[in-house]
Amino acid sequence: MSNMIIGDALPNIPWEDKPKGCIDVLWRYSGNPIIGWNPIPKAARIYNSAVLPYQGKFVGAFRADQKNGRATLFFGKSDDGIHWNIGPDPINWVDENGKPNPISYGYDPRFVKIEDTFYIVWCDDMHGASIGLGKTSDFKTFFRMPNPFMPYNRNGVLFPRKVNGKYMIFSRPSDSGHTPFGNIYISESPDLIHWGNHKYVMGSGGSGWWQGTKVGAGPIPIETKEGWLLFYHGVSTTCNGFVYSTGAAILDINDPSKVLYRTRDYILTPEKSYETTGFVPNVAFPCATIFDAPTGRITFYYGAADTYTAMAFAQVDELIAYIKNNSEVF
Ligand code: BMA
Repeated sequence: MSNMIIGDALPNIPWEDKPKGCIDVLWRYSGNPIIGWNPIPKAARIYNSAVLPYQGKFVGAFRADQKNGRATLFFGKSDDGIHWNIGPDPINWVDENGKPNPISYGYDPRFVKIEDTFYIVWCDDMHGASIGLGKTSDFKTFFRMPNPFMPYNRNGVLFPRKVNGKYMIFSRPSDSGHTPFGNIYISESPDLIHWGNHKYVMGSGGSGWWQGTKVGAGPIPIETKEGWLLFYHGVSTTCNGFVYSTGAAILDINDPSKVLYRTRDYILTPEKSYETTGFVPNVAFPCATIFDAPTGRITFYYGAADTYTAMAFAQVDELIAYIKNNSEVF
């Protein structure tokens, strides 16, 4: 048992115990990848996607590269969180009057339930990459909301509850291309429309090189007794391009702009063939977690090589102890 996570029970969380002899705090699912090439007729690759528990089963917002190469968002369902029934068509976004309001492209969704509404945040086209926001209550009608920020910005991640009475979002201001820089910022809103009080949270750099180029928030942060647990991606630049790894941080529960601890080393980096080989090699891009609070089990979903969806697991007490004992805040 664990009393570290402040949240719900999920007794049917997809789970696999850590293999004997494994020294990692985040260990991969032996059945990876869970989504492979050409998973549905209208998509070549589904990755960097987000899942949530729902009424004893699971729902997901999926980044899908269509067969013209353009990224968009699909909705999917699963009985077990591993085998997914996605599509068949992209999410049909509407405006507040129910009129079609399609997106031009969409990628890297995060999915969160706040009170009784489900929100999707993604990278949207607003005459340049910016953050898109939409909501649904029934997974049938998906409403687009105003873009929280102007271009260029990516990696929008909402908090699962208000903090000090305000909605909170992470973002990563960027440029119009494959941004060679990037730090995580936090902003707040009374209504999910007007955003302000922007603050710097954390940036690239440190003694290691794995996060030397840029960092971006990953899954929705998890509320724990030690603070907000944030998985994030860190990027290094090699002569063959970017390498995307995963790190983790603990942020102050009442002021999440304050970083208390942050992993000096990555906790997951591209090693397996489905991470090192694919449409974009050497990418492990975290977008979602689900957890079972009573046992402290965390199941982690990440995109691999911009081609596959993969899973990994962590035990929260072990992970938090690791972050605290192997921290470098800069
Ligand atoms: C980022 C995003 C991600 C992608 C990554 C690696 O800029 O586009 O969707 O996984 O690059 O290509």
